[in-house]
Amino acid sequence: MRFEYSPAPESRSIVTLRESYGLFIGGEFVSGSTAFKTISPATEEVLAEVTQAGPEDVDRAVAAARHAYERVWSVLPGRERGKYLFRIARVIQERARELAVLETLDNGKPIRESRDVDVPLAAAHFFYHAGWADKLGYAGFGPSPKPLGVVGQVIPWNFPLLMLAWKIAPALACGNTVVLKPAETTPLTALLFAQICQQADLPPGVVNIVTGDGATGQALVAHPGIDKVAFTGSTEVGKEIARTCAVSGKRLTLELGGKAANVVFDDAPVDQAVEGIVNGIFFNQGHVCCAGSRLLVQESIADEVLSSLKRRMATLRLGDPLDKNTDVGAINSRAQLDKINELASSGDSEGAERWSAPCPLPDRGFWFPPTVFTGVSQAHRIAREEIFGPVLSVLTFRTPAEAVEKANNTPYGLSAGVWTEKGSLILWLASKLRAGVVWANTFNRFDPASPFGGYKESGFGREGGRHGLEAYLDVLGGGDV
Ligand code: TAP
Repeated sequence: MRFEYSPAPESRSIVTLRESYGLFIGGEFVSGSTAFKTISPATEEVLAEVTQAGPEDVDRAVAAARHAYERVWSVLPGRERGKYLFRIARVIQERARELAVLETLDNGKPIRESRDVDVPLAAAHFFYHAGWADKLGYAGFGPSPKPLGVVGQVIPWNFPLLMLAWKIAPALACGNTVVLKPAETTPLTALLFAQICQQADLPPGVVNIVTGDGATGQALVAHPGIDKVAFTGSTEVGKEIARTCAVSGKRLTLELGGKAANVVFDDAPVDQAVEGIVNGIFFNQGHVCCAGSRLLVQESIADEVLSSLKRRMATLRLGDPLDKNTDVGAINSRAQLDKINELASSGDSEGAERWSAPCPLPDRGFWFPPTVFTGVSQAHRIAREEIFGPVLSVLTFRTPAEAVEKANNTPYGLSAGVWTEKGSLILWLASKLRAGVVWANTFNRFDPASPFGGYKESGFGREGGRHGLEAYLDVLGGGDV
């Protein structure tokens, strides 16, 4: 049975957009010399003008962070720092609808996801780390671990507010101050977060937000006043940053790309696995570093799984991200859409078979239908390269050993999924897979208490949990260089 849905748009009136935004330095918004526009990827409407921070602005922000670090934040008792973090967490909750609508406008992700995933998890990260601020002496890093100093943080566009929370909450809890650069295409929730810092009376300079493009990120990570760099983004840029930070004495953590295997065995409950496959690759339009972008399905049930999957994909609703019925929103930018199209075309030309869900695409904005490729070999680009879009590559296997070999046959190692009813098989596979997180009979589960991070070209260092604190404390951590 097919249900018809009436439109259920979330009102955008809760968001007050300014015409232009300055940089957030030393607790206030300051102007810069040049600006760029941020648009809604669903409509291509210009949302606001945002300042492009140059090297002199980065310099000012680092100086403000240094001042706040030395005079205020590093000498404040942990229990006092914790109070600020609790306050920020509560303001995020109070302004949750505003943050969710703004995130959806600027990023293109469905409101259902920004409302139910991004914003609650961002608040949870602040609550969780607020709890740690006065207990760092019990975290297993010695009786009185010290902060590192000023942290430069660069984040991507796929989970703008959530990545900000992953970065800022542990840094502040451990006594560091930060200069953060959001992605060029999604700066607005970081700028609203700056207003939240003001509302929470956070001492000036503890959090500084510099907007801009890759050049701003480059200036930030290369700045000599930075003690630690935390980067989330592509492996390509991560490698460049690693080179910049080498022999500088800066500590570094990198959260990079992925090409996760979602492995389905023949005893898995097919309907449940299909939900997990859909969630694994179509959540957030597949703009997810840990997306289950390679489906490895046991040969004996491949036909059954694929026909169920296509049936389910045909029910996905693509369109207005502000509509509460929407499952698949807009691709974040024209550049990302071009990249997805290019990689999908390589799938066609290398001989894989493309099937896309039969959903109409809106006339304006950037869109790509949920798509699955079958007949994929391990040599195909769509099996090796991160597409970062709603495109699933399907491979088959016969034995558990073959599944492990294929799953690990990637330069990445961020995440994996396993679907089977045998607990022993789950544990065996989890011990063999070179992936930072392995989900069993579920996918894309996140919790601030659970460390997240990669192996190999997916980066090093962990975010979240007790392990994540290590990256922001002056202790010799496994992940830092
Ligand atoms: P990138 O192009 O690497 O950009 C990430 C951030 O770095 C952006 O703020 C970007 O600025 C900035 N940047 C670009 N060039 C830089 C440079 N030379 N020096 C310093 N900063 C620079 O990645 P993206 O396309 O935004 O994000 C997608 C990638 O992030 C995917 O590969 C995905 O897997 C990865 N990702 C990983 C994780 C984890 S936890 N492992 C989580 C989310 C995303 P502009 O925006 O202005 O270019």
